[in-house]
Amino acid sequence: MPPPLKIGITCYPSVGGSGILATELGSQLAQRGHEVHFISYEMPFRLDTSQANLFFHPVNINEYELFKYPDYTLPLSVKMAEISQQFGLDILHAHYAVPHAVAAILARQMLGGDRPRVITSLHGTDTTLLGKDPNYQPIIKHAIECSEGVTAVSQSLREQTKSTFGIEKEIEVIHNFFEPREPTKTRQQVREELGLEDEFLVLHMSNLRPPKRIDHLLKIVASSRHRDRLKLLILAGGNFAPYVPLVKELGLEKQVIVKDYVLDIENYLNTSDLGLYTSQHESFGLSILECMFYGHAVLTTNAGGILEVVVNGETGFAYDVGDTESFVKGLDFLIENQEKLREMGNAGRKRAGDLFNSERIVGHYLDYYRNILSDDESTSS
Ligand code: GMT
Repeated sequence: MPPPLKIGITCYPSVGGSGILATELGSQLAQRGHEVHFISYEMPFRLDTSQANLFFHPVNINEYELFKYPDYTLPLSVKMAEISQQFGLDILHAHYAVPHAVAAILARQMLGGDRPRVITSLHGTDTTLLGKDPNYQPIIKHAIECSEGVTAVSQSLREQTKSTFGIEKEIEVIHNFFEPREPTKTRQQVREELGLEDEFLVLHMSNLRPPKRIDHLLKIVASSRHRDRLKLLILAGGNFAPYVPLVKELGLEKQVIVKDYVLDIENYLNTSDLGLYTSQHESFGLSILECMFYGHAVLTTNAGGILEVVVNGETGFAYDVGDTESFVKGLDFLIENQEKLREMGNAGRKRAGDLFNSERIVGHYLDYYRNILSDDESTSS
């Protein structure tokens, strides 16, 4: 049995797939006996520090008159170096190249040795958004090249990263995983709380940022011939207010239910009938996977890495971004064909459980960590 590892994890603590994934990864590693230290400006959403082997170290940010903009990267780097030294970390696992991997590389340089090794996980926007910005592109490329290990959450993101930055660096694809939790309320209870009777419940969970195309989502619901017996439940990790005028314009006030920053997503996942996703960019689509784990068919765009998660025609239907007409046909078809809806939901649950379970993916991360550390030993001896 190899000895347990000491791992530092830095992620965005806000609601979002990468933070949720990093938090669950840390929790799973701690359950397996590894020592996990989260380093961030805030306690990650969903992190439970009462768990054994799991610690949180806040980064303190002071505001100085001299700085027009507060700086986070340098105090983060100092904290990473301090925690690495104090606890003898083997690995700093940065979720996102900027600013996290950049800070981790600086921390290692400050410490002067070759530990901790830096592993950078790419989740999407480092490549798809910031990678196109000349103010960030070179530093992201530098962070990727200086990390001992780099992972991407999909094949699609790996290819896009290689072409965006023109790099040869090996990138390990490690798909996301999800650990479904038992609902604490019955379907009936949740439906009553939501004020539902026998409506068909369509679920969307996201941070509502522009690439999610909430405008498309609303137009699809508005164009369904079943709109009067439909409800769209949005579990929002962002501000819905900018979309309220469109809801009114489309006359969807009675159809749309928004709940903010929900922690017990399992209760809503268990109660819904279908997942709906209209993203323009999506490197993986963790919330699509969450729907699949709860046995729901998903209607989605075919953007980015989504087709590594969803199988078009088997676990749901995938359409081109903005093809609202096809989405509406798919939605109406599944509302009218409950047997097909169930069949697709079951196929999705099976695929999610077979390919994206925590055992498999956390095991992959652990093998990868050990590989990176063994490279380290072979080069230093
Ligand atoms: O866009 C989001 O939903 C948030 C973003 C994040 O950083 O949390 O999500 C990215 O990482 C997730 C976890 O790996 C992926 O499932 C999402 O597809 C990815 N988002 C984009 O690529 C736009």
